[in-house]
Amino acid sequence: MPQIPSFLDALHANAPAQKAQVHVIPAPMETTVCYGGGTARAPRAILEASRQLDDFDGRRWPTDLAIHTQPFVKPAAGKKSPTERWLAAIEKAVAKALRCGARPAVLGGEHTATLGSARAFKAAGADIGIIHFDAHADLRDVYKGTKLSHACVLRRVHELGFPLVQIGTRAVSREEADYRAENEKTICAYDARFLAAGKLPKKWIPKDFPKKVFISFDLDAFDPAVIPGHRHARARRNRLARGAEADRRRRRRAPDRRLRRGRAGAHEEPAPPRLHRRAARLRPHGRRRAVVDSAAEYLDLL
Ligand SMILES: [Mn+2]
Repeated sequence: MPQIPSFLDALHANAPAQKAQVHVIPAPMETTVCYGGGTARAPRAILEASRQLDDFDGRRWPTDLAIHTQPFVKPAAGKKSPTERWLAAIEKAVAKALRCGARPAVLGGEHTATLGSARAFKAAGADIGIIHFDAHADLRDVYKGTKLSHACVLRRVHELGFPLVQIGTRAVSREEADYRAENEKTICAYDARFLAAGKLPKKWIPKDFPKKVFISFDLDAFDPAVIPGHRHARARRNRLARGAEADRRRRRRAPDRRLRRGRAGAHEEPAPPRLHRRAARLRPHGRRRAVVDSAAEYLDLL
């Protein structure tokens, strides 16, 4: 069995836990996933992929930080449900990072893992807010018979007393919309439609929000063109629906000026219809990618 890598191990040795500024915590939890599956394989895949990264990200040198990768989280044996045992193990790993004065960076695993981290912050008395990128609000009370589902995780986190900023939501249930409305002082949401319309205010974090934040990314927040393979049905449906709509608009407009412009002087024959359709489908991707980029820039201001 090949050795399990530590994060960025091609660039530097694993820093000692006590001296590290960041603890990377691989948490291959997968107990309530209901579509697709495979989240348990993600932490190892991310660590292996980190070998392909370089030192410089265009703005700063992340490898100047002392980074410690903890051993893979493993739930202890016991009578409790596998989900509870996973959450306890993740809480323990995050608590260790906090004791060392390091920032925890947890690699899931399914989204329920975030509750384990939140419990560790709560136990440490940390005053933090949660910034949450996700296609879903994850604010259901119960999903498929459990309160510890990935679809309920941000509700559980919010119940611990942590305020939320939710970014990029594309689908909410009635129950989640109601919960947001009942808690409008502590849940601030910028849904995907709102972002796509360019409405994100310059100061998007509420004034009274804690200065320290824990950021939670569900990869289905991002376009599959940027993060392929997350198999999120809704993202795919949205993309296809937008592609079809763009096709309809495009068919009404002839000839296609945008494609012609790029080809001026090259040769005169019009692009084949299939190329038209592909170009039409690519447009919304570009727009949504820009949304992700600008969010990243704002985060840098924190
Ligand atoms: Mn989620």
